[in-house]
Amino acid sequence: SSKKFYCLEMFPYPSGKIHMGHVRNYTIGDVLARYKYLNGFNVLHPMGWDAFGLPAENASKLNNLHPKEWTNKNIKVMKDQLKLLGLSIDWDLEISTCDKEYYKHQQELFIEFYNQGLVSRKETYVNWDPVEKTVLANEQVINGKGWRSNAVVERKKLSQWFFNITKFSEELLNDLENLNGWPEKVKLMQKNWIGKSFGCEINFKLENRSEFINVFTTRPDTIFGASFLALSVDHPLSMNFKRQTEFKNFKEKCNKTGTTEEALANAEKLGFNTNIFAEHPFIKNKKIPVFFANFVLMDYGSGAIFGCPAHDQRDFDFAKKYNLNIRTVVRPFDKEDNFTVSDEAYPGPGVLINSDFLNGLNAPSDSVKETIKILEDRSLGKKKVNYRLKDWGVSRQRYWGCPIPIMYDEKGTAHPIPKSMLPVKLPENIDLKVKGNPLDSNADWKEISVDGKIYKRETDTLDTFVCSSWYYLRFCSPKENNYGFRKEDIDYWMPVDQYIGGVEHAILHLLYSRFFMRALNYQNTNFKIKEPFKSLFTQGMVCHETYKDKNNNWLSPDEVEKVEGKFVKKINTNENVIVGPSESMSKSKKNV
Ligand code: ANZ
Repeated sequence: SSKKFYCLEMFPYPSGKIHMGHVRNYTIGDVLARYKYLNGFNVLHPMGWDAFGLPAENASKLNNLHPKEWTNKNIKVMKDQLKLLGLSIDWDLEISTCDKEYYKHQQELFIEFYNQGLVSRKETYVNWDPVEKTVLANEQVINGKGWRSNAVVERKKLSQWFFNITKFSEELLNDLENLNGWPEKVKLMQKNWIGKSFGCEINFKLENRSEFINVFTTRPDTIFGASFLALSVDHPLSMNFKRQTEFKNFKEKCNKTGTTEEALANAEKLGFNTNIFAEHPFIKNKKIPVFFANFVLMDYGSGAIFGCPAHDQRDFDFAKKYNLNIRTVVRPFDKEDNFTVSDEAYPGPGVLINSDFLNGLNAPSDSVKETIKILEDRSLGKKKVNYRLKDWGVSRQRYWGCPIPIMYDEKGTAHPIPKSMLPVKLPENIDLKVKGNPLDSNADWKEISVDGKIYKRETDTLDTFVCSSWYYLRFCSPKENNYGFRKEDIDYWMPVDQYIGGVEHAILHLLYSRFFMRALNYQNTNFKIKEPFKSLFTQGMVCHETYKDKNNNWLSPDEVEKVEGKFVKKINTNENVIVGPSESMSKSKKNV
């Protein structure tokens, strides 16, 4: 039929049993699929399993069951449950991402992206758990400590694989406009995540030195309030200090703060005075001290800022701590020209003061544009757009994931594994008890011989978000052997007409999927899809009261009993239970 309808619900992670969130999600899809079917549409309504991931590894350690067995056991239980629900799912299309018939094609795609320059290897900071000897995701760092070990998490530099998603920042942002079937709030969240900001770069000349410091700012109009420059500890200028013990200690101290923007924003402001001065671009003979500071990120803008304490709270805190000048350059509309900032920064709008030829301009609406124009005219800076979006780090130091199809020669140079040797299969025989990545300790598996030459395999596996970034294509041709999908099939079925799932995936999963389509589309005129999901519906969360015992352990609803409708006791005991708020159902909180 030419009337087609592709109805897709986010596939589940096989964690054990179906929960009410799944039931809600899949019921909505079921109703819609049936409705379209009865209206004469050719309906695609598949289901599968997002089957790789850390919980399988953790559960295996506890139960002495191989992750594969644990996963397959759960899949069987959950599939039976879904069948009992009588959902109109075409089980002939079932896929599982931990199946080599699936991840083989994912490895092919990785190599394709690699060959097109869409994959790169970069050194970045990660959250490092020194006890578990593993990298933690931001969500796994709780109050600066590892969720499992409770050890203080450190910043550590590691070489990791990245998908160059920032290559498409502008497209990913602009094309949101065409997604008429998406909730506004999801589009807004994506927009904020991509985080386009308009501003400019300013070059500060260093006193008695040949170097310039290039800063990125969205508020060049506050330049007359500049009282210091702050650089990331990884800024190139730090090379001049790398042998100084004091600087080394400072850097180490900075590395004790996590890597999230939030962690950096809340951490105590730390500075290292370089005793170098910069010249103010407009104020003759004004010397601006240059610091290294822990709140400046190397991977945003140029890794350097000018601090304007009067109008930025972080800069204000820093200036107070290090006794730096605070010069007010914006007054609120309802204040006089002698307004001065005292207890906290004033980041709001107003009129420029104490700013020489900029005085009287409306800030920031007119003043930013005007200042950029002047800076450009005098070759002191230039207009610049920045994105908050970062490249997608896909390396995970874990066993239960899709192996990255890369090998290294004796010089350490990376090469893609030849296509004829795919899939790179996960070894079944593995010791999960070792600290760190089990694949890394598996000497037999690590070594590979290609054309008589010995290479070492990459032991990182792919972030499981990679598996879910293209599974909707696989559903169109789930049995195809030669490639991840057949062109005729996706040309017919794609895009997904209605996608249904939880709003918790509003950013990453949906953005990564949108990236994948652009990556496949890149340098390939044959691949015509850009947006994977025509319409999106984010169902609400299913919630339930939460319970804890006196030792702060979560209790499930079947472990508590109501006595006379009020006092909640632990079942068969006299122990009181602490009743918490109703929260979205989650296995970790046991409120399922
Ligand atoms: C001077 C200034 C004065 C700033 C003022 C703000 C207020 P967005 O892009 O919206 O996040 N910044 C730039 N690079 C940074 C980095 N690598 N790490 C930490 N902070 C950085 O805002 C950009 C602003 O964030 C820039 O504008 C800069 O501080 C800071 F009253 O420059 B501003």
